[in-house]
Amino acid sequence: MKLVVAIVHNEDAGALVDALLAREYRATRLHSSGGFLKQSNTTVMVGVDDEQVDLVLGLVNETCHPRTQIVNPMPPIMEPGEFFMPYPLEVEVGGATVFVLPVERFERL
Ligand code: 2BA
Repeated sequence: MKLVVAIVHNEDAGALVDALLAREYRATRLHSSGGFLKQSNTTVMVGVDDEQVDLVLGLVNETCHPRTQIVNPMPPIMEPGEFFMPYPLEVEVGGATVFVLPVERFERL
């Protein structure tokens, strides 16, 4: 068994969970936020048999789309008389960041 952990954009999370549930996968949705952008995202956890992993990754791929987001860089520490012009940067986020972890034991008690 494997645990698929997918970090996805909030706007894609509903479609991903709906697609998983429609195929009778069980999923848990966690509110999370990215360390770099410090913006809210969603972590979806799905426990599946090994042979189902590629099907789940296919659903992630179908439902989660890359987006560009604008980041305003932090100004550096300035010496007197120095000048910093903040240029917003474009960063591509997702479709999804996915980890597939081995599950030692799974119980529903
Ligand atoms: P964030 O950490 O907010 O990162 C958002 C996007 O910013 C990243 O998109 C990437 O394009 C860029 N980025 C992140 N760290 C960077 C850095 N040090 N320098 C330059 N650009 C950087 P994604 O790679 O698609 O990641 C989307 C979200 O997935 C991340 O949000 C984070 O929540 C999670 N994530 C990505 N890689 C991870 C990892 N290795 N471990 C744990 N979580 C991860």
